[in-house]
Amino acid sequence: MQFKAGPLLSKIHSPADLRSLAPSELPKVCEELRQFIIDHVSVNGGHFGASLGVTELTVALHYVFNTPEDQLVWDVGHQAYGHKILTGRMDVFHTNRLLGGISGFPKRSESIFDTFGVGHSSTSISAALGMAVASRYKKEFQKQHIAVIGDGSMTAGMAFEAMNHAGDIPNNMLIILNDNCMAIDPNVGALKEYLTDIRTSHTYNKVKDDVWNLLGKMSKFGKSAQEIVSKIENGLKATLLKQSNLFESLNLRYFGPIDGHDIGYLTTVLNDLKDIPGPKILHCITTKGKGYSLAEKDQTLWHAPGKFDKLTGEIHKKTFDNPQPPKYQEVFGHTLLELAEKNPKIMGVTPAMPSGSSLNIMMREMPDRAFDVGIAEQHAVTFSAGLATQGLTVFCNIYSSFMQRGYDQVVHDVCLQKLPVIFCLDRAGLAGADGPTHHGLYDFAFMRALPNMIVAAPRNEQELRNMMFTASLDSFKELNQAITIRYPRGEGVMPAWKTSLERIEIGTGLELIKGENVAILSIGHIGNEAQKAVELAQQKGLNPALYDMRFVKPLDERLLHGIFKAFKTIITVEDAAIQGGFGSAIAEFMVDHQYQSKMIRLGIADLIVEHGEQKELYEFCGIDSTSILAKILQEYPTKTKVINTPTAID
Ligand SMILES: Cc1ncc(C[n+]2csc(CCOP(=O)(O)OP(=O)(O)O)c2C)c(N)n1
Repeated sequence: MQFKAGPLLSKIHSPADLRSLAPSELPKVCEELRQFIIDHVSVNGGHFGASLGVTELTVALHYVFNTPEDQLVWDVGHQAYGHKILTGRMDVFHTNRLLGGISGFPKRSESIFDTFGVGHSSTSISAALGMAVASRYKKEFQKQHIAVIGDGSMTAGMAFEAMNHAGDIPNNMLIILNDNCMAIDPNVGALKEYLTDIRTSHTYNKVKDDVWNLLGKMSKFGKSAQEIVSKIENGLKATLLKQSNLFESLNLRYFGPIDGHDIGYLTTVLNDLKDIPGPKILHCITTKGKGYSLAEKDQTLWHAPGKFDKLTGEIHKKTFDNPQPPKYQEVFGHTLLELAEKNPKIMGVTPAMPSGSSLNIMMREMPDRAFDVGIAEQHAVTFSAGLATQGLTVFCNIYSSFMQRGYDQVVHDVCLQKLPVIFCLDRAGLAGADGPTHHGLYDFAFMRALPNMIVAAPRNEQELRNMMFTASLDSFKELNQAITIRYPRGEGVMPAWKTSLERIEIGTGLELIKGENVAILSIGHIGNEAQKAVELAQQKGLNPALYDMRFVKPLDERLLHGIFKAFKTIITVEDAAIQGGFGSAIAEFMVDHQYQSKMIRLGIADLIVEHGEQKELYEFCGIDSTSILAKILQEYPTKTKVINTPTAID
C-alpha cells in the first residue's frame, strides 16, 4: 500500500530539494518523514524504532552536507529508511523489503546515495575511513566523509580497529555516534557505562557548553577552523576538561553529547564541524522509536515489530484454531534452560541477540550463566572457547550469517584446540525480507571444511532438542570436537514440540520413506519440503525414497553405501549454498567410493539471492516442494515425463 507524503516531504525528491528549504521548515519535514515511515512500516513490516530515532539526524545530515558528493555511510543500515525516502526513493518506499522491491538496507546498486552496502554492523567507520583516505589521495580535499554508528554497533571490535587507525593517519572523517542506549535489546558492556557517564557528568557538560559557545563565537568572527580547534584544545579542553576522554585519547576530536532530536542545533553543530579538519566524533543522544510512544516504551519489541495498526499500536499476529509449531529459536531457548536446570556446567553465549536467539529465556533465569557479550561475534566464539577450556558446556548461539565474522576464531580458537563448543546457528538458510546480508547460506561449506567440527541440521523441533541434548552430554566432550547445529528462521513443524530428550548417534541419518529408483537425501528443515514432494509423487503413483541425513559431517557412510548401491539417481536437497555444502559432501562420498549414480544437487546457486518472503525465495531457488517434485518427475524412470520447471540452479 502506498501512502501520500505530507505537503513538504512530497516536494523532496532529492537532498537538493531539501537544501532549498529554510531552516525553519525542517521540523515540519521531520514530522512528515516520521509519519511516512510509520505509515509504511505499519503495513509492510520492517525495522521501525531505529529510523524514527534518527529522523532529525537524517534530515540534518542531508541538509548540511553535499550528498551524494559527500560520503554518508550508515552502520547496519536498518535505520536508513528516512535516508532512502529523502534520496529519491519515496515513490518506491512501499516496496521496501518486498520481492522485487527496494532493499531494507542501503545498497550500492540501488542508489548513488547509498555509498556502502550494509546489513552487518560496525563496518561504517572502516568504510568511511577508506573513502576519506581515497579522497585525500585524489586531492579531493573538500569532500566530507561521515559514518553514522549506533552505540550498539560501537561495541564491536571492528569499530575500534577503525578508530585506532583513523586516529593515526591524516583523514577528514566525522563519526556520528548515535547513542540511544539500545542495541536490539538494551546495550551492554563497559562502553555503554562510559557513554552514560559522559551524558550525565555535570562538569563535563558545563565544559562542553563552553566549548560550543566559544566555537560559535569564533565561527562568527571568521577565524579559520584550524585556529578554532587549536584554541579550544589549548585552552578550554586541556585545562578545564580534567576528565579523560576515550575518543580523544585515540586522537579523535570528541564533540557532544548533544540532543540528536534538536534539528536546529544539529544543523548548526554539523555546519561548524564541516570546517574542522581531521577525524572527529559527534556524540548525539537520541531515543529509539522517537515519535511513536509505544516504540519509545518497548524499544526491543518495536525494533522490528512486524505489521501493526498504527492507530492502536496493536501488532498483527496471525490467529489459528489449532496449536501451531513454535519457532526454532523458541525451542532452542526453552530446551537450553531445561538442560541447564539439570546440568550446572551449561553456559549460554550470544553476541547481542538475546531476543532474536531466545537466549533471553536462560538469561532471565540464570543471569550468571548466560551472557550477552555485545555485537562481538569474534569475542563470543573465543570467550566460549575459554569457558570450554575449563570443562564447561557452552552453547554459543550466533545467527548463521553473523558467524561469518567469527570464522577465524572457530578455526583457531576452537577447532585447532579441539574444544567441544556447541554452536547453534540460528537464521540459517534463506532469511527472508532482510535479504542477502542476512541469508545464512555458507555455513555448511565453511564449517564442514574444518577438522574437529561436527555439522548437523535438525529437520524438526524434536531433532533440534535431541541434538542439543546429545551435545550437552559428557560423552560428547570426550570426542574433543565442536559441533554446529544450524536451523532456520521461523517455525518448525511440531505443535507438540516438547518431546522427551534422546541421545542421537553422531553421524547417523534416517530413512524416512522407503522407495525405489530415485532417492532424495535432505538435510535439516528443508527436508519437510522434500517430504511433501515425495508424498505428492506417491499420489502420482511413483515411489521415490526419502532420507533425512541429519549430519553433513560426519556423513552416515553405512547408510550412504546402502543408498548408492540401491539407487541410480540421487537428489540432494539443502537450503544452503550448493558449492561446498551438503550435496557436495555427498558427491565427494560418491567419487571417493567410485559409485556412478546420477546426482542432482538442489540448493542455492552461485548467485546473490535478494530479499523476499522466505516462501517466495524457496520457490525462486528451486527448493520448495513443487520444484523438488518437478525434479523427481523429471528423473523418475517412467514413461509419463512432465515438463521440467526451470529453477535457479539449472
Ligand atoms: C555483525 C552483526 N551482528 C548482529 C547484528 C544484528 N543487529 C542488527 S541491528 C543491531 C543493534 C544495533 O544497535 P545500534 O547500532 O545501537 O543501533 P540502534 O538499533 O540502537 O539504532 C543488531 C545487534 C548485525 N546486524 N550485524
